[in-house]
Amino acid sequence: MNIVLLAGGVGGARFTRGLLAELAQTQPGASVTVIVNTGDDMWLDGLRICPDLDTVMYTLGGGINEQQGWGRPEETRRASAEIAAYGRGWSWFTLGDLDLATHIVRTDLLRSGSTLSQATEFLCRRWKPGARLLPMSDQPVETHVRLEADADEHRAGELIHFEEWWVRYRAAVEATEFVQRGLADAVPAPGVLAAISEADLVVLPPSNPVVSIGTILAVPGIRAALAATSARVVGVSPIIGGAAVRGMADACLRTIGVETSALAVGLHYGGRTGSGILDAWLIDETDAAALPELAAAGIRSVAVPLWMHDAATTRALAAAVLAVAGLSP
Ligand code: GDP
Ligand code: FO1
Ligand code: CA
Repeated sequence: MNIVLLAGGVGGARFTRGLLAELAQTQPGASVTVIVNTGDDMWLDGLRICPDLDTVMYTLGGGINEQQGWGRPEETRRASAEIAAYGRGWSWFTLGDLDLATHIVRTDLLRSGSTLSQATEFLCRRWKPGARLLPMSDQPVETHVRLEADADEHRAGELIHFEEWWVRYRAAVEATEFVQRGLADAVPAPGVLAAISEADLVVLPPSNPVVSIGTILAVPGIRAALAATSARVVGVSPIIGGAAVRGMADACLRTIGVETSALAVGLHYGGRTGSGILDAWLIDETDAAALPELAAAGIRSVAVPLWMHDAATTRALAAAVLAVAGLSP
């Protein structure tokens, strides 16, 4: 059985970890491919930083700082402090000393002519994530954020990198639009479209629906591949009880005019019976009141516990996705 996930960072990675644990027990022959958002990627201190690829790789490979959801545990910031002493880099964006090795090796590979896919495959030889990691594209497609006009007299209306908006400003400055720089020249990375068309199941895990999943869906060809695949497409709401479980997805949803609710995000993705992409949508039990409206929109939905508190609850959520897809053993 072939399973494909479209993932951002912490939410997508943790869900995938639970899915791999469930499959190891119930369907050991299954293959898993994670198509990862590269919209957060950027050049910093001469290095190519790929936040979501690294969070997925570290999380599945056992090298993640669990509390942070990014970077390595037991980190130090000696090199980062030295860069700051030169007045270079982003003082508010820490490249830990251990994490730097990943950025240095990836940049070395890219400068030697590797594609991002090849560099990712190389790094995964060390981390052995137990799934195939594919960047959504080998061409850069960076998410930039338009700050609203009266956000801050120095930056009114400016377009800044997503990571500056997210980390420096904690998404607290109103954003009027997201711009994906490079999208026109981007194509899905090798293997991405084939993985979707050959899948038995495509999962939209509880990742940020705008800047993680939405970014992947915008890569030319990916949304069409989802519409065409014979796979079941099952999504999991990252919104519970009208709030993001973690992070600022509400700010992202506000920018694109979508209400922060499991119902609104489900309708935003849309049902495949219409012009959307979902066959089924998992929402939390606290949001069960939305089930009739989702059904009316042609989206088969179930209300199950959606909190990934620990390995057991995460695995149970993954099992619920497999059950909804009709792929339980
Ligand atoms: P990022 O790139 O690091 O922001 O990670 P993702 O985009 O993959 O996931 C972020 C989203 O995961 C946030 O919008 C959270 O609401 C969601 N999330 C985090 N933990 C949980 C959880 O336990 N359950 C659910 N349903 N969503 C979660
Ligand atoms: N997030 C922070 O809030 N503060 C940081 O200093 C920071 C550094 C960082 C370095 C490498 C990396 O791969 C991720 C890092 N992140 C940091 C997390 C990053 O903002 C998130 O992983 C996502 O890009 C947000 O969706
Ligand atoms: Ca991210």
